[in-house]
Amino acid sequence: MLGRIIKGIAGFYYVAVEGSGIYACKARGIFRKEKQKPLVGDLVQVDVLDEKDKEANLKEILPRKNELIRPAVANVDQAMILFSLRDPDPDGMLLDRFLITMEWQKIPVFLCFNKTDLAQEQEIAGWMKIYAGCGYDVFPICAETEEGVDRLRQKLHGKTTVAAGPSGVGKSTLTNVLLQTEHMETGDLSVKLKRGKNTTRHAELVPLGENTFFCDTPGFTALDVPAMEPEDVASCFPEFAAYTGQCRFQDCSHLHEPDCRVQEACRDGRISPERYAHYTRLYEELKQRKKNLFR
Ligand SMILES: Nc1nc2c(ncn2[C@@H]2O[C@H](COP(=O)(O)OP(=O)(O)OP(=O)(O)O)[C@@H](O)[C@H]2O)c(=O)[nH]1
Ligand SMILES: [Mg+2]
Ligand SMILES: [Zn+2]
Repeated sequence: MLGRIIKGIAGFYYVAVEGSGIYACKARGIFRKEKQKPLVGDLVQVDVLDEKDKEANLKEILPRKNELIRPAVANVDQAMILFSLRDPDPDGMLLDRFLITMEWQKIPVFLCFNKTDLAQEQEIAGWMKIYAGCGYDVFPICAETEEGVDRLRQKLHGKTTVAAGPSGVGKSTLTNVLLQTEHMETGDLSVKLKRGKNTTRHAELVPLGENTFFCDTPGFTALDVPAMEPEDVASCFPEFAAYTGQCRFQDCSHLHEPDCRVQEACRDGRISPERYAHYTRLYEELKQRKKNLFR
């Protein structure tokens, strides 16, 4: 039977088979030997061991369309970067790290800002301006009141979407809203801040209707961008695309060179100064990382 891994916990993978239900499968030895680790989102062949107790064996992992490292999921169509406008406050640098990680992996990505109930219109407009200005789809929502969720639903329709973002921003709350049930455990922020721990510990794929899946993941608060050359960073900023190749120097780093179209665009407001600052920071960070590697 063909199914899809919806979660993996404590040596078991849970495989959803259309029309039959969810089967628990022990992680078998063969996958370890082949160094192939099953991932949430994998399409798999299973042999049923016990229909009553819903136990099965993983037989084969079908070839993947793609595989993300963080969060570790396979076969996604798009990524939704979710931040909250308050509690926790959005950190633009961290947001760009998430975006760049997806851009580098060539995963279509869009943005969602949650907890509009806690923020001023002006602030929301500020984030919209920066990121819609880069060409990203941006969805301001309030998971609590479900404001904006219908528009988001349309974006999710017919696709497998992985949600990624810091802890406490409301990924699991939104998952529950989308499912219209209290399926995922959500965190009490006052408790969470004290413990400093994630509420969600494992990625879980939930079905939202025909061909539509949503993957809730554990949040993380720090993120190293993938190993890439400093020169590759610019290609992860879609709003630079119109200018690259137009600078005086073909190998322009857009940092200090004269006649740089990217720096010009930043000076006259066509590129956001925040985004440009994050670009230079990532460029330097990757340069430093490379230096440390060869020391
Ligand atoms: N005011 C307000 N609070 C919200 C909203 N959405 C979620 N919350 C609260 O934010 C807290 C954290 O929500 P979670 O859904 O657990 O956050 P998470 O992103 O799943 O966090 P991790 O699982 O730790 O990664 C909970 O107390 C929610 O009730 C919202 O739209 N407005
Ligand atoms: Mg969660
Ligand atoms: Zn340049």
